[in-house]
Amino acid sequence: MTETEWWRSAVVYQIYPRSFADSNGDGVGDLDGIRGHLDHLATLGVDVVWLSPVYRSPMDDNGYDISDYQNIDPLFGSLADLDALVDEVHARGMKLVMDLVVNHTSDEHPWFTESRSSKDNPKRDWYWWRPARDGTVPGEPGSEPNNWGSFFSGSAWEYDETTGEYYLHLFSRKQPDLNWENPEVRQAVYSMMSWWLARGIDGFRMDVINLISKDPALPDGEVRPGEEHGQLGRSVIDGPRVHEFLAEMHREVFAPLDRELLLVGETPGVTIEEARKYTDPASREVDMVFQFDHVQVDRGASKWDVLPFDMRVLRADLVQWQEGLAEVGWNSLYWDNHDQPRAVSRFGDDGECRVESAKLLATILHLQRGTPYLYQGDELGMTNYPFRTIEEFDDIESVNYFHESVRQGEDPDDVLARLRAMSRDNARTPMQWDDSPQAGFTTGTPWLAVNPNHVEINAARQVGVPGSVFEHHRALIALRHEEPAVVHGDFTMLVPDDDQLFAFTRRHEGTEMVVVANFSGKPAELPGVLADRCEGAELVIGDRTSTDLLPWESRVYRRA
Ligand code: ISL
Repeated sequence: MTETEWWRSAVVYQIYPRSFADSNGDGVGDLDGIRGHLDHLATLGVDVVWLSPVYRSPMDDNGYDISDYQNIDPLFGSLADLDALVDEVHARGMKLVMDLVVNHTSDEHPWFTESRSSKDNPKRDWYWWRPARDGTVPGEPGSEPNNWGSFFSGSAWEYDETTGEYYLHLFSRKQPDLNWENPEVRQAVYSMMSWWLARGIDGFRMDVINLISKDPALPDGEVRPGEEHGQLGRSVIDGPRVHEFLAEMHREVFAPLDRELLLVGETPGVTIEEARKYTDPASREVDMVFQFDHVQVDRGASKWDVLPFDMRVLRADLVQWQEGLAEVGWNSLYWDNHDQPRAVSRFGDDGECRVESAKLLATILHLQRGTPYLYQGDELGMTNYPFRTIEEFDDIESVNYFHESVRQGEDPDDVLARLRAMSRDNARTPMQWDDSPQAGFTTGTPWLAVNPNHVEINAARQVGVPGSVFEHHRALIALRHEEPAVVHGDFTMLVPDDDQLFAFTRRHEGTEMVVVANFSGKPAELPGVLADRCEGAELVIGDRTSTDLLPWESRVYRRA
C-alpha cells in the first residue's frame, strides 16, 4: 500500500443533508444540523463524511440539479457554515467529501440560460443541442433527435421553443447534460473543483461520472420488447472518451496537490473490466467505483420490475466483484444509499429479526475487500416507510414513474406497490435521533414524514447500548482499523452452494478471518468444513460459538 492509499482502511458515512438534522426548524436538514451531530459519527468511528449536494439548486432532484456550484443553497446554510463544518470535521480527525455533479447542471444555471438564449451564443456548445429528426415537425412527439429515454421516464430530449431545437437530459428536463467534448466546459469544471479543494474539502464523490462522455453521433439505442425508448448503451455508459477525461481531470486538479484525497466515481452500469480501468492506480483516474450490480439482483428489466430476493444470486454477484477486482482495482461496498430502498427491508427482515438481520448485513459489508460506505440510518437498522398514497412521495423519479404508468393504463395500486418496495424516498425519510414526535430531526414540520417506527428505532436507544445495531457497526469499524487482514486480505468464498450460509475468509500474512453468516430466517447447522475452520479460532464479532446458527446470526473469527 502506498501512502496515498489511506482510503483502503477507511469507512465512509454518507449524509443526505435534507434528512439528517434540522437546526432552524424549517423542516429541512442543514449544515449546522450536521455540525451538531458530528459526535455521533466520531463515536461510530467513521473516517470520512460524504455530503450529498448542498449547492444552490432549484431542488428539482433534491440538489442534484445545481444552479451555482460555488455557493450553498440557503436551505442548507451559507459558505461560512460549510467552512465551520469542514473545520469541525477535521478537528475530529475525519475528512469531508462533497458530491460533484458535473454530468449535468440545472436548467437554471447561468451557463444553460446563456446556452439556450440563441444558436450563436458562445456557450451554445456547452450542452447537447440538436435539431428535430429530418422530415419531422419540431416539438411534435417522435421528432426527438434520437430515441434515448431519460432515467426519470419519458424522452431524454426536451424541445426548446427559443431556438426551435432540443437539448439532451439523461435525468430530469431540469438537468441538461453538459457537453464534455467542449474543452471550455472541462476547464470550467476543473477550476470549480480546485476552488473547493483550496477551501479545504478532502475529495469528491463524482455523480454518474461514467456518463460524461457521449458518442457525438448520438446513435439510436436498441429498443427492448415492451419498451418505448432505446437503451443508452456504450454511446453513453463508459463512453468513448471517459477515461481520457478522467485522466485529464486527475492531471489538472488532483496531481498538483500533495494531500490525502478521496476520489470516488459513481458509475451506474459499469462492467468489472471497466471498473478495473477506472481504479487501476497506474492510470490515475479515481480511487474506487460505486457500482450497482448487487442492488439489481432483485429486479428485472427496470428497477420497478420487482423480483423476489434470492440470497444466492446476491452472493454470486458479490463474489464476482470480489474476484474481479482482486488483482487490480478497488470497490466501494454498500447496501443502500439515497437512491435505494433500505437494506434491512430489502435483503433482511424488517420485522421480528430486524436487529439480527441488520447486524448480519453489517458483518458481511464490513468484512469484504473494498471501502465500506454507510448511509445515514444504516447504523441504526432504519427501515422502509409504510407509504400508502402517491401524495406521500416527493421524489421526482417516483412521482414521474407513477403518473407515466397510470397514463399508460396501469392499475395505480400495482404501481404503488412497486414504489413501496423500490422508491428512493424510503431512504430519504428523516434520520431517527430519538423517540420524540419528529424523531429529534426537527422542531418544525419535516419535508418528508418521519417513519412512525422511530419510537423504537432511534440513535438514543442504541448508542452505547450493548447488542445494538449501532454498537455492532462500531465494533466492525474498529476491527477494520486494527486488523490488516480486513483491509488487505484476499477473499475466498466458502460453501458457495449452500442455501442459507454466506461464508468467506480473508487471509493476509498468516492471519485468517473467517466470516460465517446465516442469511436466512431459519436456523442453520455449520457444515463440518466450516465448523473445523472456526474450531479453536478467536471469536472477534458475535455472541456464540456453537455449531448451530440462529436465524440471521453472523460471526467473525480470527486465526493467527
Ligand atoms: O436511482 C437511480 C434510479 O433509481 C439510479 O439510476 C440513479 O439515477 C443513478 O445511480 C444516478 O444517481 C445519481 O445521479 C442522479 C441523482 O438523481 C441521484 O440521486 C444520484 O445519486 C442525477 O444526478
